[in-house]
Amino acid sequence: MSGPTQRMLIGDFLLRRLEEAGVRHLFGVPGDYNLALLQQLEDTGTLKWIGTCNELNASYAADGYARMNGLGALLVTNGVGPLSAINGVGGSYSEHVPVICISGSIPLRSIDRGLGMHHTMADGTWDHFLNAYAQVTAARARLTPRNAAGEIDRLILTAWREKLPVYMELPSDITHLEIEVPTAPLNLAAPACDPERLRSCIAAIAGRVSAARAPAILVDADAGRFAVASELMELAGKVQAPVAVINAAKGVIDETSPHYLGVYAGKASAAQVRETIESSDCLLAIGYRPLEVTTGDFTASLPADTIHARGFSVDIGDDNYQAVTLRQVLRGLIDALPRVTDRAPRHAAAAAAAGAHADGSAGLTQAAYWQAIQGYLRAGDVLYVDNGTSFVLLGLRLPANCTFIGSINWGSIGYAVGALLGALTAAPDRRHLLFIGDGSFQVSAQELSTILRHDHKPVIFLINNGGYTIERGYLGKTESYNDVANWAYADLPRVFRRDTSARTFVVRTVSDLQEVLSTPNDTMIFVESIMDSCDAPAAVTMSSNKGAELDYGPRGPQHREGLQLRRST
Ligand SMILES: Cc1ncc(C[n+]2csc(CCOP(=O)(O)OP(=O)(O)O)c2C)c(N)n1
Ligand SMILES: [Mg+2]
Repeated sequence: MSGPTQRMLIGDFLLRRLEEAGVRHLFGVPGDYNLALLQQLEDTGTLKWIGTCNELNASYAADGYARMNGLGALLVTNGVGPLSAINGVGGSYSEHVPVICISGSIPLRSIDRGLGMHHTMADGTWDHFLNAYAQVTAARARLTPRNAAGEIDRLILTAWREKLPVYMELPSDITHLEIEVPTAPLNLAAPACDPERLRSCIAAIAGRVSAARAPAILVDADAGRFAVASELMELAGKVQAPVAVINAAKGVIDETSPHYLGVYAGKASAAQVRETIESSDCLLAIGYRPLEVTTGDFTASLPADTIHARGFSVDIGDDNYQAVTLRQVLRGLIDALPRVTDRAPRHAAAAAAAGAHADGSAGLTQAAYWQAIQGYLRAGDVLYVDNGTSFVLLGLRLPANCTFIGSINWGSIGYAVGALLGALTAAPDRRHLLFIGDGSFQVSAQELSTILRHDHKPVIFLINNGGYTIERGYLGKTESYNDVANWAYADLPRVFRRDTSARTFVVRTVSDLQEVLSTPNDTMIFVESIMDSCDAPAAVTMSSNKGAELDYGPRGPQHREGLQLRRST
């Protein structure tokens, strides 16, 4: 250990390092193996504990918190906790979100002496959960008094640098043991670039951009994770290049910017977006990770000579540049490239057609619903989308400075309720709007109680359409396996908090909805909108229908008469 050191309890040191890394809240569920650390959290007043109803929701909350805050953490108890949380942590891995999952684990004494303990497989081994987490984390460790000082720093730094989750087991009998630790605060420095590689990389990209007639930029989620949106817009402004995002990066680029082009998803994109991206003679793609759900079912077709920039590497033609960082590459490009003034300005493609004005007293339809929601959005909102017909939100035009949170690649239902708790905790003063279906909500609904407990004031837009409508477009248009129980959703705020001041509404018509949308945002607003189970937006149905072809193949049951919700029905 270089530099001055001091003696500190292991648990206190872990909490200190989390705080130094910018983590101010810890989500999770107590258990005997993590209570000693929780007591240290109380005693030191370092972080604030946000107890959740279960560990899956804690993992979703830590993910939402990390997206807003830069880093998030959860605390769970041996075995039962990590395995409940692993879906959410897997999501953080898939979506590139830096989350630190801490499991208060069985005491080292029991490992040393071979003592069987509860919350284990009772098979005399101790590594099951570490091994499970090897599949969903960038790094993991079981802390000991010998390795704790080094491993705590290694894991936190790995999460922060790689934008990926990490897992640590903190045996319950070492939290109050003293070790020697660095006195200096944790330094969240980005890794250094190799100067020659960085120079060559910038020169190679600048050469391509300067020679290009129609350069363009395509942005995936990593641009948000590595927080380079402002560099990208500066670059776009300097060389007059249009910027498109893919669905997973919705909201990363300010949609009111004159350089914003729209969402690119192959044939599912607006013609102008598609044409601009696919015919660019110098496309710079940031962290592009194509999936069927973000490429219009693989109809995306980037130019063969697309430059691919990632967090720590760049591909240009046959050349691969390592030991560079995305931010340094972009900063270098902004400095190296001359300002262009003579390229024709482009205008963003219009957002998804909103449809005709509906009769106010008519039953609420998806088309009328989203048209009203478009008008409700305002600058600075934080928007959450869960899986389902609420994906229409991806096609709406966002006002300036909005943040968009969704599990687009991983797609685990219920994510958005937990993420809402997390991001509300990180940024309580912004307006937060959750868009979710009844089926997704039923997975993680209990966490509404935590949101109410902490006096948050989000607006929750829940579509009650009797079940899994998006799935009906794959298979089972009217099959009961796509139905869910019909809860009295709008009663839940009062169930979850007896003295709640939440304003709750059940909306059945367009005029009902219009009235609700004028409610002031001074308390939680919960809007349950009743819609038909077979009312699905065309874009969602088409994508589900295509998904069924891919999933089940030509011999699949989706072709049987009436078994699939189709666009024309
Ligand atoms: C954890 C998990 N289980 C199952 C699924 C499959 N799935 C995807 S969307 C969906 C239904 C969503 O229904 P709802 O939230 O009611 O949205 P709707 O389409 O009805 O608006 C399901 C079950 C999933 N994505 N994640
Ligand atoms: Mg539904």
